[in-house]
Amino acid sequence: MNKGFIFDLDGVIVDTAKYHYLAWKRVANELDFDFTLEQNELLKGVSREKSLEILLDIGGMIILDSEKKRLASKKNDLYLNLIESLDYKDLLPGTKSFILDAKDEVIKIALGSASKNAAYILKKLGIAHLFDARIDGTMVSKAKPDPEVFLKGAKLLGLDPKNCLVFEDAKAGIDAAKNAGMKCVGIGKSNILKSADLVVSGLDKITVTEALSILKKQHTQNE
Ligand code: B16
Ligand code: MG
Repeated sequence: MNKGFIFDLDGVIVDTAKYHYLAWKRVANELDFDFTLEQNELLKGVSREKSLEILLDIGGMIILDSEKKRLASKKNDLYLNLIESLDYKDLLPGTKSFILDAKDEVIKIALGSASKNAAYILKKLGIAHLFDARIDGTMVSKAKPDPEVFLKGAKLLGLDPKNCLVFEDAKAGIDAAKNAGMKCVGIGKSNILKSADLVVSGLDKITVTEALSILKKQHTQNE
């Protein structure tokens, strides 16, 4: 079958957002301002560098580029410490069985994440071997909602973008999928992920057949 599923990492496969939050909060506190869980929503799906810009904006801080580098690296050290004990138990419900079911249908599997730590995290979760391709923050120059991450994913899978279905939890990620000409399943709340073709609360709430029907609908529309 000439079809592919491209999965975002944080918020779809594993909930690392809470660890990103704790690490950024420590950085904010070092700079003498607070950072709330609500404000953390702004950082979901956003690259490390852009996240720091948003954080500094929240704190009303203007700092030198060299200091930005130091803070981004400090945040990453804190984050890596927090995810040290991550393992297969941290996979979000339904993830592994959904991917295995898709592989049974000969659907190609890719990761499309903004994280530079994606390879390390997939390995810790014990599912790296299930992916035919991985595009992450070390391989893209333009952040979501730019379609680069998903277009590169389709290319690595050797598939036409219109035959790829993206699974995303962030609005910027859904916009990136749309900008790539791909259909998208939103993972989260439908009032936030309005532009997705279907929204479910997790991969345990959708079957591969249902996901494939979204791609089929597109083909019927194009005929
Ligand atoms: P890193 P995703 C994103 O992952 C996170 O949602 C976002 O909060 C984080 O800043 C970004 O990865 C970069 O992560 O610092 O590890 O490179 O949702 O695109 O899988
Ligand atoms: Mg995400």
